Amino acid sequence: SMKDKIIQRFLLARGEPISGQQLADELGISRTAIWKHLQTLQDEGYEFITIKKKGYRLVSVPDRVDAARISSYLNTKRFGHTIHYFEEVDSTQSIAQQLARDGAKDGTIVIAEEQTGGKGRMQRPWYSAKGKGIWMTVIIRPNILPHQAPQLTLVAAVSLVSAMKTLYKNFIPEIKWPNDILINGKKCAGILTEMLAEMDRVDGLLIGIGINANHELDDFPEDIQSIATSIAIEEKQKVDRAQLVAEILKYLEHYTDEYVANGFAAIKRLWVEHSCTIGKRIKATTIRETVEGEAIGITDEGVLEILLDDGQIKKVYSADIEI
Ligand code: BT5
Repeated sequence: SMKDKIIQRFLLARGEPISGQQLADELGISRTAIWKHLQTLQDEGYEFITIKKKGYRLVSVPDRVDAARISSYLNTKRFGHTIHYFEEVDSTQSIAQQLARDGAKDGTIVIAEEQTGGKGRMQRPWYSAKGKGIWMTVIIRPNILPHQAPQLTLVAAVSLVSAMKTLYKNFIPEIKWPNDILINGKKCAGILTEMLAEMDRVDGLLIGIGINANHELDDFPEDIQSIATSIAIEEKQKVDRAQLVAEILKYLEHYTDEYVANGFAAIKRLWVEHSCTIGKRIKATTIRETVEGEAIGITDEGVLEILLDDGQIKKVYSADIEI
């Protein structure tokens, strides 16, 4: 919309003033129309000041992860080029599922300020406090076989830690197989990969990404306060969520393309480098059983290998891990 274009223009100006006349010329509308749009934007929480002879300067933006804010940081070929933004949803996964069925393009994202029914694996809840985190689903359409889908969780995990390491310097994020990102042993992000598939063909994957960004400890429900953390808590500074979203999309596009071209082996080195699972004694609970042993590695398919006490090597495709 025109409003988005105006805000986009101000965000790209990075705090420099823009004259009303210049904006009107660039966008092909009248100065009065520009002024009216600025009024509406003020009502939405954007703040402008007028500088004599120079025009308007954007001095503060509402803390939101909408399309205008994300796009102002975006540097990708496909991912994030279509953004569906919501104030509140049940779960971004269900909206993405419908969009994927209706033919949404590779790299389309669904993102919300708040989820009232955010979900983890196996119907567990995912707490998604309003305005505090990144609650997003990326629809991807890679040319892969259904049995490869879980590997995309590992590709997403590598993308998340790479983005965090680029932007933040006060902590080191680690991957706990298969879908957790931990900081100092506490969970700061989770990934949920769901698949739309026919017998032998993947129609699309829904990469659900939940990241605790600006939470204080008491923004978490009591039952997870001892196991959860946020980037702001660990970095000791507030996070620009839109910037983090753009950074994640950059890595996710890059590593997904690399994975599709060269297989998981290409991503495995990075995964192992950031893993806190390998080399540890763990307890793995699958749907069928619980096994204990040393996590000795992952295969080129992303399957976890556990050395049991009797010397046998057990391959685990999906499980909950205790370290
Ligand atoms: C996950 O499941 O970690 C996957 C989380 C995926 C969330 C994203 S948000 C966008 C998209 N839309 C959705 O509806 N979901 C995806 P799992 O490994 O099953 O972990 C779930 C467990 O983590 C819960 O049982 C809690 O113990 C814990 N938990 C819940 N909310 C949390 C939070 N905000 N931070 C840390 N831990 C949490």
